[in-house]
Parts: sequence; C-alpha cells; structure tokens
Amino acid sequence: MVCVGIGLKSESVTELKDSLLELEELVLSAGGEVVGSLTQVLPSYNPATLMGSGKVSELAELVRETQASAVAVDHSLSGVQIRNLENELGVRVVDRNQVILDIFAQRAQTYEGKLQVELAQSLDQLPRMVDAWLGSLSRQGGGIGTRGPGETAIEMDRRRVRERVKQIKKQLENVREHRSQHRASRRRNRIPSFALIGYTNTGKSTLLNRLTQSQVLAKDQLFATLDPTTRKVHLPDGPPSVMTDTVGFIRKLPTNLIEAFKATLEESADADILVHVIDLSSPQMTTQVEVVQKLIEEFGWQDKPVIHVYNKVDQAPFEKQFQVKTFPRVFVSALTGEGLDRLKSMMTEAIASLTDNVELYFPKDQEHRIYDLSRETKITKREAGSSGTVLHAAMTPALLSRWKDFLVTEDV
Ligand SMILES: Nc1nc2c(ncn2[C@@H]2O[C@H](COP(=O)(O)OP(=O)(O)OP(=O)(O)O)[C@@H](O)[C@H]2O)c(=O)[nH]1
Ligand SMILES: [Mg+2]
Repeated sequence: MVCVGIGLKSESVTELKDSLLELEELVLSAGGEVVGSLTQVLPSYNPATLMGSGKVSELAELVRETQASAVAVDHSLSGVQIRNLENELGVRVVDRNQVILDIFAQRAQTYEGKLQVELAQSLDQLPRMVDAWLGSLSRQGGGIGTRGPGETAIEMDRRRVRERVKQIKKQLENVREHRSQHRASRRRNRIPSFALIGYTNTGKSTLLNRLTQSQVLAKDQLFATLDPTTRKVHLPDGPPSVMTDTVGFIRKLPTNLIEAFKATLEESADADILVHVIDLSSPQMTTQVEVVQKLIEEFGWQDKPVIHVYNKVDQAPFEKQFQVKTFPRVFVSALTGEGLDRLKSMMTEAIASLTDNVELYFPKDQEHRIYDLSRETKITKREAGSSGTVLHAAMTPALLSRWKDFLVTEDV
C-alpha cells in the first residue's frame, strides 16, 4: 500500500507528517504493508481528486514502481474522488476512515461490536452511493433515458442500506437496554466505577490487566481493544469497585464511528471517575492529550473527576516528567508495576470525594445541627416545615455515614 499525506498551506506541516506516520501505523495494524508514501501541501483541495493533477501522476508512478495494490489517503474522500483516483491509478483507493473502519471490522468480537462496525460502515457508504450514481451519469453524458433506470437502481440500493441502518439501530437498542440494566444495578449497589480512556496504544489494557489480574488482549498495535470489558478492582484501602477498558481514541476519529459506538462510549460516560492513560514515552504525547481532551468535551464528560496516568515511565526520558503540568497525575509503568500503589491510593481518594445528592430531614429539636452540616457541604435546597426542615445536599461517602441518622432518600 502507498500512503498519501495531504494538507493545506494554512495547516501545520508537522501535523501533516505526524498524521501520515499514524496512517502508516493504521495500515500496519490493519494487516497491510506500506511500500511507499508521499505528501502534498496545497493552497486548496482539488474537488476531482483532492490532490493536484501533477501529484496524481507522481502517485501513479510510485504505484507502478512499488507494485502497490492499493493507495490510502490521509483525508476523507468523496465517492467521486475515489472513483477518479482509482481510474487514474488503476488500483484500489481508500481514505483514512476506511482504514480505521477496516481495523474495527477485523477486531469486532462481540455481537454488539460487529453491529456497531456494520452501522459505521453503512453510514460511511451512504453518501458515496449518491456520488457513484452522479459519476456514472456523467460518464454516460447524462443522456435522456439513462437517468430513470440509473436513479431507480441507486435509489433501491440506498433504500436497502438505509433499511439495514434502521434494523441495526433497533438491534443495538436492545443490547443497550440490557447493558444499562447492568449499570443501573451497579449504581443501586453503590459500586464506584472507573473508566480507562486515552489515545490508542497508550497502555490502557495493560493497566487493566495489572490492576485487576485480568488477561485482556494488550498489543503493540492501534485499536487492539474494541469491545468494552469491565472487571472488579481491589483497592487495599478502598471499597470494592469496577474498572472498564474500552476502545482508544485517535485524531480525526470518523464521526460515523462515534455515532455507531455510542453504546461503547456510554460505558465510560456512566463511570464515576475517568482514568486518562497517557503515553509519556510518545513523541506525540502533547497532541494525543489534546485530542483526548477535545473528545472529553465533545462527549460532555468535562465535569467528571479525572486521574491522569502518565504510563510507560520505564521507556520515557526522565526529564519528560518535568514537562507535565497536569493535576491530579501519577507516573506509572503498567509493564513493570512502578507507581501503581500511588495510583491505587489516588483511586481510593477519588472514590472518597465522590458526591451524591441526597435528601435529609431535621426535626425541629435538631435544626441547630443544620449549621454544622452547612459548614461541611453545600446545601442545594432547603424547605422549612412546621415539624422540621427538609434539605438537599451533595454528600461524600464519609459525610453520608456521619449524617446517616438524618438521611431520608438517596439520589435526589
Ligand atoms: N515499555 C512499556 N510498554 C508498555 C507499558 N504499558 C503498555 N505497554 C505496551 O504498549 C502497547 C500497547 O498496550 P495496550 O495495553 O494494548 O494499549 P491500549 O491503550 O489498550 O491500546 P488500544 O486498545 O489499541 O487502544 C503494548 O505493546 C504494551 O506492552 C509500559 O508501562 N511500558
Ligand atoms: Mg486496549
């Protein structure tokens, strides 16, 4: 496979190169081989082929020389662009999203995972089908008589895919319901939950294995993990809790994938505490952290407590630790076990500061104690009655046990 990096003059060249290197890794992770690559920086994209016509000729030559059987472009391509490029190059052309979708298709193990991938692929395919039809129309010169049957055929195809999309969404709904029942029961039993999140290949699964004595697949490839796994974690000084490992993030994450993997992401959305795993040894660390931070905001998780875990200290230059300004953070090696005790105590502390909104009732003769409570936590609602006062307040587990005599209901 030949990889093509492409960007606009207004964008950063380093970003273009880093992103291209990542595409090459994606191709490897998909089981492909990279035999060559080239880049182009343009003032604006060419609607017909994305890159300039000179670049297309150069690419055609490289394909011939290397005898590559396909080309991967580090950008999203329209159906027209793919068809034009394939015509000129004589080999298959895929875009970055398709490479990622291909990896996901290979990795999906569970029924749900497979449905999600099929959904993402169908959503990716739909706009391309219109392009393909418009393309065939222009090839035929758009002559009278060709329009009808062509349109009907493509409309039937599109309808078929749309029907399938509807069907998959329904099937996913069922799986989701089952899953949310599990989570609800964990909530009822007040089991604190952690979600491992982070850029792909940072060591999330390795960390899960370490902390929970599990044997989840951890591998030096992008998107080794696809389906979420939840395991019990034992914290020496803390209550029993659970930890979920899920799919990693990447820059330019296809929106169809985000849409399709909503259920998987919900696992993390529902966690009490996020554990953001960062590869301290990666030259791309800063960009990777930014990508994850942006996605955290996009998913609306910014109000959740986060523990930043800087992993792979064993292979990172020591000075890199001084560049880290984020808090709360901990430096670990999931491989050697270094720093994991510190991480566990941070996890215990994080659980201790989790709050629940609860309702409390103070009878008249105890109302003087409300002042004590107001010094320990924020009272969000207060209603005085003739026999006593009803309050709503955010309470940590420690506060709950201290004030349990006044507790009415939990989870207001
Ligand atoms: N040197 C070193 N390697 C590590 C460490 N933690 C993980 N690795 C390696 O990093 C690679 C990726 O680890 P995974 O645990 O699969 O990473 P992940 O974040 O789950 O990756 P995806 O599931 O693909 O998103 C593997 O080859 C691990 O052996 C560490 O602390 N030090
Ligand atoms: Mg993993």
